[in-house]
Amino acid sequence: MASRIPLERIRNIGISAHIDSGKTTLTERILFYTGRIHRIHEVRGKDGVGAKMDSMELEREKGITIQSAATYCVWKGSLEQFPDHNVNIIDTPGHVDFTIEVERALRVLDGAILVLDSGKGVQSQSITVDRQMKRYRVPRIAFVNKMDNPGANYEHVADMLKEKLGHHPVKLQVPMGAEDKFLGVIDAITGRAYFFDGDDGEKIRVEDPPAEYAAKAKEARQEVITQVAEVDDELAEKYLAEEPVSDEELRAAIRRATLALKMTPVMCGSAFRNKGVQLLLDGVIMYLPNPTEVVNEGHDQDKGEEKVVIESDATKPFIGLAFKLQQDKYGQLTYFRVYQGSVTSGDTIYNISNENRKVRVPRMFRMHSDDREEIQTAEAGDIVAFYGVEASSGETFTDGKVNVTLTSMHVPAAVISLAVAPKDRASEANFSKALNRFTKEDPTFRVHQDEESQQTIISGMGELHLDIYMERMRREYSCDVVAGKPQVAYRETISQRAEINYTHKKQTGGSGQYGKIGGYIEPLPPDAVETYEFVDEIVGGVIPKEFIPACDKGFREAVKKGSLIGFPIVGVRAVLNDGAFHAVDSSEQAFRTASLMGFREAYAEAKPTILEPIMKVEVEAPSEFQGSVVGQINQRRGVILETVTGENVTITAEVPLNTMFGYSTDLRSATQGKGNFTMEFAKYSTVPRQEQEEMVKKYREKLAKEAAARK
Ligand SMILES: Nc1nc2c(ncn2[C@@H]2O[C@H](COP(=O)(O)OP(=O)(O)OP(=O)(O)O)[C@@H](O)[C@H]2O)c(=O)[nH]1
Ligand SMILES: [Mg+2]
Repeated sequence: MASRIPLERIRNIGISAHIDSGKTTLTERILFYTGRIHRIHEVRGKDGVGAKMDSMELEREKGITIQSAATYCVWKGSLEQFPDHNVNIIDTPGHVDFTIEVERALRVLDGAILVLDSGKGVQSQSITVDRQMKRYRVPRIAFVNKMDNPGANYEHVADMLKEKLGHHPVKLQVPMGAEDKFLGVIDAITGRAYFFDGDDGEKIRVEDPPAEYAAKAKEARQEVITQVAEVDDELAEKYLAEEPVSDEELRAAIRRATLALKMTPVMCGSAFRNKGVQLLLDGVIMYLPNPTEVVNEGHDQDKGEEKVVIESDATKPFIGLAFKLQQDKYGQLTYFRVYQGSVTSGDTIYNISNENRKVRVPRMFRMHSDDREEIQTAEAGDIVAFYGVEASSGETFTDGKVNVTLTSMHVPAAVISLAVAPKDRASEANFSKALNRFTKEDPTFRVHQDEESQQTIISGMGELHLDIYMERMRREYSCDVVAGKPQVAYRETISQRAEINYTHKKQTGGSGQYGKIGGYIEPLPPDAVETYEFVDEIVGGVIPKEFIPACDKGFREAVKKGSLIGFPIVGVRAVLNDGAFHAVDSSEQAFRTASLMGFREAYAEAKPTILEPIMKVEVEAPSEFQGSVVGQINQRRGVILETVTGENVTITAEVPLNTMFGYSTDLRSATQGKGNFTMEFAKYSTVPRQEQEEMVKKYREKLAKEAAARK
């Protein structure tokens, strides 16, 4: 493409934060100031239109973002001080049930804006998204939003970035006023004051700071220099030599330190009141990386997964990651981040993650929320959507010249499940079609068939997550479902080592079955990443090499379902160190069965226990209700971690998920509707002994009933 903007002038950024902090409102302003949209519409707006990025009907009804949405715009600086820059943006949901949307966005983006509520600062999901940003080493700018709200406190939020997230926050702006007297911001670097006039804050007025802020503005610049010098050697030298620092030098140092993840620039404004957004965009251009400034690694499949550096170079072979799937009215859209090379419609590409399956790229688009613009070619650094390319989230495609895969995104475990069935004949037709679709789109949404009960079980990140999918089945697939009671995703594990010694022997007519195995199972260390490990310590061929994988398979089958309550077994290492075979009667099948049965025997001896998901719950309510909130948490076997009191009380606690059903109703009635809470998975821990016994008993009864029904 002739008019293509050089890579140095591309920014791929994500907007992530705690729920309701104003991400979508902010994105709407960005689209407006960059001329992508011509009128601002509010989230939950009275005009009935709704924000551009919340395009799904359900999002507009609920006033929350459910799916991330991509868009792009062109920015030339608040005062046209830059040449055109292309900014690709992904607005992500804040609700933790949709955390995979944040995960995959941060996986493919080069930089991010961490939005914080000026009155609440670092909240529970701010911590979660920050952890996700750290996982993918994404440099970020913190934007303190809602400066117009009561209780706005810019300084305090910046301090929280340090205390709660361990950042090195550097305040690049001084707000002029706060709450209903929030007038605008002073740029600490230039010392100039910015006001945002016009109906939508589109007219920027730059002046010398009002007299009462003059001294503060000067101080702020010095503070920026001191703090950046702490993390940037080049600036430190100047600073120590007491040489003057130019604005350009200071900005360059901020950029270096931000890209190196050594500092977080802090800016502020009010998206809703249209203040400060243009300067934030300037910050994105000045301080966040372009695609060439981020190191991306892949794994060479021809060289035993050896690490290779992927270069943002359009002339090299094509490598892209499918990070998101979406069905729209025209068909299947697969979102790609192009990491290397280029791809043109009509090209054939190969799915390296799935047996090198060959696909043609019929058409490609640049997405603007639910609108799209057809393009012919995409190059390294681009985020585009292909039409008609089947894939699962996280798969790598290349042009076939290289056999490289990219690291997929981290997929958190499901914590909750539900039995579902189509309500009537009419709904049956689309039932599995819808489920298939959703599992492909969303790796945190899982479906399986329970062997004993024959029920279809869906599992996911929380009640809201599963509710949304059931609602989508209704709306998008005309499939009404009946659902059982939500179930907690329990796990089973072992507490001690137990020996395996099992012989599987069967003689039926012709050739028999024979496999003997020996070894042991033992608990994995608590910090182990994998939930199951297989160790082959067979020497002298007592079990022939070709049968070893079958033993691993047998163990894997065994860990799928524990004998206590039928939930997956985690945290176990299976070691194989002995065995015997028979020249004629041994087979893969025989060793697989021996391993499955041997594991089950040993499991009973390994002191198995039940684990339950513990959630981190953050409750906020007017302080007068502190007593009742605490009482409710105690009743639910919760442990209080932190209580912060002010006008409102914020209580952080760890509570078993199993006791959290119905909590929102209870909290509402205990706080006259004024309390709210968020919750996310924290860890698994052992279920109290007595409860375990009851659970095991119930499970046995259920099995007996099902067995009786089958007879
Ligand atoms: N007073 C004030 N309200 C704001 C500001 N920004 C956003 N809001 C309001 O906060 C609410 C939530 O805004 P959204 O933009 O939907 O927040 P979000 O972060 O996208 O929310 P999720 O995507 O659901 O996590 C809406 O009612 C907005 O109007 C602001 O700067 N000041
Ligand atoms: Mg939103």
